[in-house]
Amino acid sequence: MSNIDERLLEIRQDFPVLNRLVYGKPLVYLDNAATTQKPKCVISAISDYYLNYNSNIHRGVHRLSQEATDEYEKSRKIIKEFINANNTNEIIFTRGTTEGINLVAHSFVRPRLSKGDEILITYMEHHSNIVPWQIVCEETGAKLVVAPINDAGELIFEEFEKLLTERVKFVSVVYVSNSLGTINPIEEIIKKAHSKGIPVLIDAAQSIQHMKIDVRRLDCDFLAFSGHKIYGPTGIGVLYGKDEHLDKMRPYQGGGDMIKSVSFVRTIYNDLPYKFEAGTPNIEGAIGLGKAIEYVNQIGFDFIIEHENQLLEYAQEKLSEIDGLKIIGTASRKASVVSFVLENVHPHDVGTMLDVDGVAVRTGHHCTEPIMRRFGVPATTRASFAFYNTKQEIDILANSIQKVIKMFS
Ligand code: 7TS
Repeated sequence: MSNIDERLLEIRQDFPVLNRLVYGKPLVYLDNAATTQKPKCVISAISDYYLNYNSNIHRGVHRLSQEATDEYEKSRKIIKEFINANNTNEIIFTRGTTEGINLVAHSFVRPRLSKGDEILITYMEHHSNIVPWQIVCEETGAKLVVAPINDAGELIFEEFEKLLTERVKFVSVVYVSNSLGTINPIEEIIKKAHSKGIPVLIDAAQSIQHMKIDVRRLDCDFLAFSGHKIYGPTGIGVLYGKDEHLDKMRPYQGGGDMIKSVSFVRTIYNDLPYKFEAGTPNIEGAIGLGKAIEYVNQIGFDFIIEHENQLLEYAQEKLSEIDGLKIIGTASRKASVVSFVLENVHPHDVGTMLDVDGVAVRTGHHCTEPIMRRFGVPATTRASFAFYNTKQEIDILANSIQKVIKMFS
């Protein structure tokens, strides 16, 4: 047994759900781009909070409230270190990537927009990095401009550069495409935009779990991600923003905890990061996310990158051997996502039949309808891998696809 195999056996024990059966067959969970499974330490951290110190944060002098506040703020520190932010004021807890992008759209970008200004995105954005910009464009008379991609699903950088005119006031780009797996040249994108004084948001929903992200090295202005895609709970996410930007921004929502003092005449907002965390937050979510990130640190990106690359290569090789299967998204730099279509079989039927074999994949447009149109397909079947997946699971996927093809031929 290789070192990786031994390590994998151990790692898989951390994820109880991976041991379950689906229709009497072992679960093969290949829907990690939708959400990842949770290790025992995350589940325990959440139940420990409810069993032992459940209470509201930032407002109680009593012991339980202090303990909950300490754990919530400890998570913020873990996240700050994980992405190498300058300080914890730059770490805002949100509901997820979607809320982070909306926050920036409304509090940072919208007040800076006038009629005729432009926001630049790419063709491979998730709907949550399209629709918030359409809303602010509608409200201000600004225009959404979209940089094209090639047939492999890669950004055409020269076209992106051409579109980066003086009219562009903001750039918002996905780091890793959720439906194609493409890794964008994010450093170059940020450098190019900054050379023209344009701030940049990175949608890191599909990259935070696959690679080491250093916001200071990238020099991005904002970065948004979701806890549930990095082995943490749903309903919690992070918006990183440079404090020089966050400081000047108006609050996104008003309410408790985001204020210093309130009267009917005047309200003084709280300091960062609380100015952007109105209301009782997702306390157990933040605590669970901190634990998930500690867990990922313990696994280490050396292992994660090496193993996930092996899975990607193996899956692409195995699936390419199948007659009538076409992979959508063949970029030279990819994360562990493989989208495909089968001749004459609708992806929904593929997904339903794989499910009977215990194989969980996602089918549909993956909230990237423009990409589906770009490739002329209504939908794809998507297998997405995490560091707990195995080559044997990819064999099961490939065999199951062969069965689907036989059935429909
Ligand atoms: N951006 C990207 C690139 C994503 O993949 C997703 C979710 C989001 C933003 C939104 O994240 P949320 O946590 O706020 O919903 N993507 C997917 C997916 O590919 N399948 O299910 C959700």
